Amino acid sequence: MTKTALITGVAGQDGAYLAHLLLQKGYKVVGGIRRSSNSTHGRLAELGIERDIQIIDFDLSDLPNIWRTISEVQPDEVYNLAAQSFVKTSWAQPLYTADVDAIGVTRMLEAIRTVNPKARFYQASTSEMFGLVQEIPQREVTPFYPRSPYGVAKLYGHWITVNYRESFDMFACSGILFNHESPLRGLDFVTRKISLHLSRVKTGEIECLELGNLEAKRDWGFAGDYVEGMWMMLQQPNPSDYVLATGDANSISYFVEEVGRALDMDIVWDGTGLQQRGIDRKTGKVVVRVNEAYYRPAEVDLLLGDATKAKEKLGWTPKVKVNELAQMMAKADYDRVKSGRVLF
Ligand code: NAP
Ligand code: F7E
Repeated sequence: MTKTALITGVAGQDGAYLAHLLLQKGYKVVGGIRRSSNSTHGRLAELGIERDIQIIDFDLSDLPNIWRTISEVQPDEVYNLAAQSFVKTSWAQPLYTADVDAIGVTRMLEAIRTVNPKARFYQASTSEMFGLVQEIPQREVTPFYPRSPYGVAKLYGHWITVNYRESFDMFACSGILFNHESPLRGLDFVTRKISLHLSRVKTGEIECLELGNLEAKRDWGFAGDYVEGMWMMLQQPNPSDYVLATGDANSISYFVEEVGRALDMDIVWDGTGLQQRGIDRKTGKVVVRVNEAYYRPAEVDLLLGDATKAKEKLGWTPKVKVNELAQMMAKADYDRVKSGRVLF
């Protein structure tokens, strides 16, 4: 029998890739999108699946809306991907971030528990919960120490998922996912900012890319690999929590160099801190500068995940390496910039 999946946040990066995967697997996919005055279907259109999924009005801050959705859709699987997902904005909007990323998860769980308790639930947890890391690499049992209102809110979402599983015997899983990127990544996030703006530098549209802390290190993977792990978690005989990560951490400056390489630039560095500059050795031009405006009140210096449990229990392995990811993103953005296509 055809399974029905509900994806909240389907217009986001992961939502689009997950919808694509589930359609390939023969699911009926219902996607929740919050209302906007602009078109929000760009990523779904990019993957050619805009017309293959049923779109519904959905907002994590609205309990009756969630309740009706669960009741009407009667999903077999629910993937809760919707969130205020940009860490820096969480300092500007801490209460909104808490309402959506923390309490919103309880709204989802309450609606499922009451209306459709057999539905399997996936919560989009995050490596940001490790924040000021207490162990290297980070595993499912590593103590948490979030460093932003986003990380704190997501930690609540994580524990309420565990709690509903233990309290009400629900099939609820929390995926602790490390950074995953793609050509569909939002423009605010550093990898996409780098691939888009270095492409613009390359075509002469702008002179320079401005970034914040170049020293932070992240464990970057490809979003297409990570949505497969989300699905695998909900196919197991028992619910559990899993880290998904590549096990390889690199600095922001490394990602700049790799994107530069893919665009036929040779970026080298001079200066330190706010004075640091990236220079394209091939042209002698300064193509990267540091701007304090992009620094954060509290930084997460290093994230490095250990996905052994996911490898052993789910058979999940990430396929795309960080340099391949940088190449993929650079190519996609360079082609978009050259052809003047709409960005999302
Ligand atoms: P994303 O591109 O920002 O997508 C999030 C989606 O949630 C967007 O479509 C957004 O709508 C929607 N949304 C925001 N507030 C909402 C609300 N109140 N009600 C309903 N929908 C709302 O993020 P992503 O990278 O795909 O990440 C998916 C999930 O995984 C998020 O929960 C994120 O926090 C988590 N996560 C991501 C990563 C990562 O590296 N990508 C790692 C760990 C965890 P708009 O399009 O209108 O903004
Ligand atoms: O920052 C540094 C910044 O915004 C990465 C979200 O998907 O992954 C993401 O959160 C690093 C930070 O991602 C700029 O200070 C330097 O150290 O790309 P980001 P994030 O904060 O790691 C986690 C796992 C999630 O769960 C989140 O939802 O890059 N950085 N210069 C910069 N970051 C940005 N955005 N812009 C800069 O100019």
